[in-house]
Amino acid sequence: MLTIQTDKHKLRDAKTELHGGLLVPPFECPARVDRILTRVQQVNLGPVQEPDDFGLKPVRRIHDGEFLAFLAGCWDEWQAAGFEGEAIATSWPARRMRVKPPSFIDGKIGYYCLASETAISNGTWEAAQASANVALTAQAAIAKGAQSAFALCRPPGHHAAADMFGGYCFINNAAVAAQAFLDQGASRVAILDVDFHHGNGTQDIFYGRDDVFFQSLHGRPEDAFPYFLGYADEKGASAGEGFTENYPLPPGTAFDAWGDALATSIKRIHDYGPDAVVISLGVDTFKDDPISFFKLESDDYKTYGRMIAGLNRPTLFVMEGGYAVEEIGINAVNVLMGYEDR
Ligand code: OKP
Ligand code: ZN
Repeated sequence: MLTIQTDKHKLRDAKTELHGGLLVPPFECPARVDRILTRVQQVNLGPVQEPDDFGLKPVRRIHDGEFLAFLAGCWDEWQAAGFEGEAIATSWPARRMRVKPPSFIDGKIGYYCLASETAISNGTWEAAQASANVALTAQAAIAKGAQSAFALCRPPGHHAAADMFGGYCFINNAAVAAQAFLDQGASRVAILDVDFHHGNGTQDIFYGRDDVFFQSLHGRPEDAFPYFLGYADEKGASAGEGFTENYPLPPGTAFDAWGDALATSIKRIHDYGPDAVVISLGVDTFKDDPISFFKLESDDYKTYGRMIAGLNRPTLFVMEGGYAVEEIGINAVNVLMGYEDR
C-alpha cells in the first residue's frame, strides 16, 4: 500500500494543551507520525511519497472562507494583541448569545472554536494545509486506480466542521478527500470513522446529504469528548435522513462488542454500495490510550483491517487520533496489514 507523508507535520508543534486545569504538552505530538512512519518502513508496507500541493480550492469545497482566513491569520493577530502564550479560546457564543464573529482575535477565536484544549501557534496553519494535501494526494492515487492508500495525516481532521476547529483538528482531511472523490465523478462515498472519538465535524459537514454515508463508532457522548454529538438517534436531516449512523459505546468496550458494531457498520456500507470508502483511522481505541476508554489489543487492529477489506471497495485510510505513542505505529500499521491480509 502507498503511504503519503510529509515532514511538514512537524510545523504543528504547540507547547500547550489545556488538560485537567493544567497547560500540559499536547497529546497530539510530532512523535506520533514518526512512530507510524518507522513502522510502515519496518514492515515494508510499500512506497512512501511526498504530497502534491492542491492549494485551497478543494479545502474550500468543505470549509467556510472566513474560517480559513481566521486560521491563516490567527497566530499573527494573537501575537499582535500582545498575548504571551499560545492562542487558546476562552469565550464562546453560548446558549441565547449572538452567534456573530467579533473583530478582536480573543473573541474571534472563540467564535471559530469548539473546544479549548487545542492551542494555535506558529506553523499550525501551514501544517494543517500540508495534512490536507497528504489526504488529497492519497485520494488522487486511488482516483488513478490504486485499490487503497494511506494518508499519514497530522494534524488530524474529523472534529473540524465547516467553520470550527478543536479537538486537535483544523481542516477536515477525510471530508475534503471524500468531496474530492465526488467532484471527480463518484456518486456515493462512505466514511467509516473508527477513531475513539465521535467524528462530529464530519457528521456535521455531511448531515444534510445523501452522497456521503457517515458511520462512526465511538465512546458514548455521556462520557467522552466531544460530548455534544454522536448519539445513536442522530441519523441525518432532510436529504441526508438515514445517511448518518452512530455507534456510541460505553467505557470498557473491548473488541467483542466493538467488532460487532463494526460488522454491522460494514454491512450497512456494503448495502449503500459506495464508489469509494474513506476510513477515519484513529487508534485511540487501544487499551493503553491515555485519553480514551476502549480496550482494543494490538492484534485486534489486524482483525478489523481484514474486515474492512471485505468491503472490496477502493479504500482511503486517513490518519486521525491515537495517543499511546509507544504502540501507535504497530496499531495503525496493523490495520493496513490486516487490510492486505498480511
Ligand atoms: C482528537 B481525535 C482531554 C480532553 C480531550 C480532545 C480530544 C481530541 C481527540 N482533556 N479533548 O479524535 O483523536
Ligand atoms: Zn480520537
